[in-house]
This record gives sequence, structure tokens and C-alpha cells, in this order.
Amino acid sequence: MLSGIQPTAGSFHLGNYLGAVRQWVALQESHDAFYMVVDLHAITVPQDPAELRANTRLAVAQLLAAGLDPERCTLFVQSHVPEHAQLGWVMNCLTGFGEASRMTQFKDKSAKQGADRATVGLFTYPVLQVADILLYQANQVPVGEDQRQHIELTRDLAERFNGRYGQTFTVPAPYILKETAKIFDLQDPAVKMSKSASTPKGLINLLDDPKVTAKKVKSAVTDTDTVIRFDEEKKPGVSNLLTILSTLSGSPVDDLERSYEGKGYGALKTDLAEAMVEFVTPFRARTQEYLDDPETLDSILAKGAEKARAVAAETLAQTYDRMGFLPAK
Ligand code: AQP
Repeated sequence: MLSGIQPTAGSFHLGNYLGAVRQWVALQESHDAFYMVVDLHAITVPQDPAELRANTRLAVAQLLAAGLDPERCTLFVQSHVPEHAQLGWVMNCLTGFGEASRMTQFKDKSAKQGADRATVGLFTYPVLQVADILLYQANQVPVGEDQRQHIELTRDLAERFNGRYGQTFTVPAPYILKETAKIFDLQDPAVKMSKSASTPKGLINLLDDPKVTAKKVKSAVTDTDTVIRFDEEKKPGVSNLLTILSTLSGSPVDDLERSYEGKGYGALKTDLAEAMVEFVTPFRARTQEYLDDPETLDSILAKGAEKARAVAAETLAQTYDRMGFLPAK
């Protein structure tokens, strides 16, 4: 099991948590899990060095606050394991230019930035992600729906390499929970919740003041109807709120629909705001505790990098050997 998250400025958002990190926490109990903060991916767009350093620690603190346990999983920072960049190059040389050009995330992100400003790193970022996954021989990759195409690319490249040079890589499958695969923007439920949201009101940052979070929930876009029913096509806003409440409370959506019969959207929003505040308040406090102890954080990361490198170095050595690189004596 392998997955990663970017060291985003400020805070993880609710989509990151429900779509990915929540599954990471559950899967560390049953799988040999490798989780990383992908700082090499972060530099595909310009980063201020001091902020990147702070955001990387902040990301690690949030992962621990969310429930990752370094005794149960391997938690590390991508740049601490040089094999990612090394296997990334190999994978670049296996990927067709047209194939990389079809990645929709690149198209979206480069369109937002302007084609001339997008870097070659942003273009090849899915290929580095392929290397991230294959280095650990991961069977499954817990991610949100927006990453499905990149996992498909990973499968294609693993099969291509194995076909050309002999069985080397495990061909991974995406682990995407249907219910939380895509959490939508609270102000525009047609688009996924994203850090590049058009309005901050649509985005729930986990480290926001809980009062701000409650306010955002209460001003979420719904529809002109009054019935609380899950219907993604006709009632995307209400369905999104039901999904979020169901996941946070553990109550199935059917039960929630029944319990809100005859009640208005205000009741649903009040309950969801309460559930959100209940979740983010201890999350914020735990994150701060980890941030206040950078030595412990760094020692967790040092151990994580050592464990990750042991696996990554073996895969890379085998890859180089299969491809015909002379062994370094
Ligand atoms: N809205 C979402 N619903 C479900 N899952 C989501 N993920 C992201 N948004 C949603 C999942 O979170 C994991 C980490 O993604 P990332 O490292 O790409 O985080 P990010 O850059 O903060 O994600 P954004 O906000 O989506 O960034 P932009 O705006 O740059 O595209 C992944 O598993 C992802 O699927």
C-alpha cells in the first residue's frame, strides 16, 4: 500500500481527508503501508523555500493528528528517498510523449497557469508518481477519484516494463471508496473540493477556526427544493452534505434520509456543522502538539526514510540490473 499527499500551504482540506487520508489511517492496520509527503511534486509549481520546509512539517503533523501511527506504517518525506527521482527518470524514458499529454490533471493545471508558465516538471509529475508507487511494489493505492488516470498510467508502465525486461514490478490497483471518491466544493457542487477553489467559502480547510468551518457549512449551496434526499444528479449540493455527514458520523445515508424526513436543509446543515466542529477541534489541537515538538517529528521522519529506502533501493537496484546498467563496484 502506498500513497502520498502534497505539503499544501496552510492546511489539508476536507476532500484530502475524506478522499484519501481517512483510508490511510484505516489501512495501516491491515496492510504494510507506506505514506509520504510529496515535496518533489510540490516543486512542480514555484515554492518559497522557507514555506515549503514549514508546510512539509505541517503536513506530517496533520497526518499524525489524523491518526497515522509510525509504529503501524512507514511515514516519510519523498525527497529523503532519492530513489524516487532515480526511478522517475527511468519511467520518463518509458512513457510516450502523447501518453503523458493525455493526463487530464496536467491539462487542467497548465490551463489554469497558462501554457507558457507550466513547467516540464508539472508535465512529467504523473510519471514521477508512477515511480513513487512502483518502488514499493504496492498492490493498492488509496486515492481520490482525481488520481484514477494516474494509477492507470502506473499499471500501463509496470506492464510495459515487465513485458520488456521481465517481471519486476507489481501492477497496482486504485483503492477508491465510492462514497468519498469525490467531495465537492460547498459553493459549486459541480466541481471537486480543491485548494484552487474559485471561492474560499467552498473549501473546508481542516485547520480553519471551527467557527469559520461551521459558517461555511451553513452557507453551503443546496437547491430550491426542500426534501433531504441523496440524488447526485438532481441534488448535488444536498448529496454532498449527506456524504460528508454520513462519513463523519458513521450513519448510512439511508438512515440520515429517514431521520431528516419532514425537516428542512437548516437541520441538516446545523448537524453537519456540529459534526465538523467536533472533528476539527481535536484535530487542530493534535496538529499543534506535533508542531510544537519538531524534534520528535524529525525523528519519526528519519526512521520512516530509513525503512522506505531499504525497500526502494532494492527495487531500483533490480530495475537497473534488468535494464543493463553496469553495477557500481
Ligand atoms: N475533493 C476531493 N475529494 C476526494 N479526494 C480528494 N483528493 C483531493 N481532493 C479531493 C485526494 O487527496 C489526496 C491528496 O491530493 P493532493 O496531494 O493532490 O492534494 P491537493 O494538491 O491539496 O489536492 P487538490 O486540492 O485537488 O489540489 P489541486 O487544486 O492542485 O488539484 C489524493 O489522493 C487526492 O485524490
